[in-house]
Amino acid sequence: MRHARFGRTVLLASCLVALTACGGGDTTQTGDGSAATADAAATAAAAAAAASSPTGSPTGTPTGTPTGTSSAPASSPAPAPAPAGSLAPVAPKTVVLNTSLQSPWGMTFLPDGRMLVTQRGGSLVILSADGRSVAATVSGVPAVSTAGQGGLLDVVLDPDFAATPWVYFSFAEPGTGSEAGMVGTAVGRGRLVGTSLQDVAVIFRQVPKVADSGVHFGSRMAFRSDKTLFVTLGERGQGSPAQDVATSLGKVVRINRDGSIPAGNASPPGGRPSLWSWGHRNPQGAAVHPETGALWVNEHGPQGGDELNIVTVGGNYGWPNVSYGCQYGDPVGNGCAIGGGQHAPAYIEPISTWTPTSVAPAGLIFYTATKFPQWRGNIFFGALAGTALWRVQLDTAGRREVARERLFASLGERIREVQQGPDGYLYLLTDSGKLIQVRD
Ligand SMILES: [Ca+2]
Repeated sequence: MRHARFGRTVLLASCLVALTACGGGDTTQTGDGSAATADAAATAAAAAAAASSPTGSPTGTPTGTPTGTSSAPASSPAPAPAPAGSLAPVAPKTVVLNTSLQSPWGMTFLPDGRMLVTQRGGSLVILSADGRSVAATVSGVPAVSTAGQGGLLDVVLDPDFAATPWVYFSFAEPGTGSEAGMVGTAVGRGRLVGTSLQDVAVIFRQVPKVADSGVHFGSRMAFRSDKTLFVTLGERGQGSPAQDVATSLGKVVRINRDGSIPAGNASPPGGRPSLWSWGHRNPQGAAVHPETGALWVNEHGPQGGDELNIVTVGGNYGWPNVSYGCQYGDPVGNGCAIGGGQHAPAYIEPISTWTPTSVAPAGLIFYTATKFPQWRGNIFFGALAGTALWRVQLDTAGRREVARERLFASLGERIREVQQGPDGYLYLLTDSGKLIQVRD
């Protein structure tokens, strides 16, 4: 999937941003987060406890401590000097390919170059390879709850899609029976045959489903090199259950493609066997680093405190006990950081934070193509409230932030998803219904 190698990255000093105010966190979002219910296959296979952690692990120190003194990206103070290089600056252009989408949320490319796009209202569509038209609506998607930030959310292809054309989708699942009125994040899959999903089954359900909350579904998916699937799960606005390993609220889970539980998960005492990590708030971006194999996740803070994390097995990321952000209603600034802000040693420090103003991160990829050589190995993610595309340059070990750049703010778009196309360009989805190509 995203395993192409990349070389040394170069960032010109001019790329460092003087950021202007980015808006207010996830409070204005129309489409994130969700609830929880049954951990479908979780009871089977009480997974072995062997901790097969990814190669990357947090160093325990964020790249910077938020200062709260300005709206600049204060959490990356004094970035390490950019490596010297002679590559020309990147001068990307944006081309709007499509304006007809309805709250698009997730996207992936089919082997023939067409795009599968989820729309939050519950439809999965296939776009033509040029992105300019909706070629078909895929049948077979189960009913979704569209309350609040819920709906049909992320979509990824099976690592062996050419042989076994499974499509995996995450969604806000409405409860039935004793769970009527409740909603939880779930993952389903179906084989894509023509324009229909066949043999559709729900392979994972968050536990428990939650009533009266339309927020914090999490719900991004990323395949690991061993073909197990990571799924990020928000805490559904419930707070403390993010620390309760008996639930899958505020967690990252790792499952097999059929929903069974692989060996190597965290297996905390009394915990759910699907758990990989916990203490998350609303993780809305996830990608596996193409060289280190580590899982990287971004998540929404409350007022400030958005995080970029390397997520290791058994890791506790602190929510709701600590955050570099503040409780809603508190004056913004260092003084109100939840739990004092600092995570270590009790919890894992984020690699990077966004303070004092949340940008509301959405989607996450590592750029591995050659169209923009200066961007190879960089992280890209969208911002909702922060209406931009963020680029984060890592050190040569792929472990720490050395610089960040806010791109395309002039578009004024809430960017929900970013993917790298087979042509090496970036493709963005916006809440306003646009597909945008980033090209040279
Ligand atoms: Ca945290």
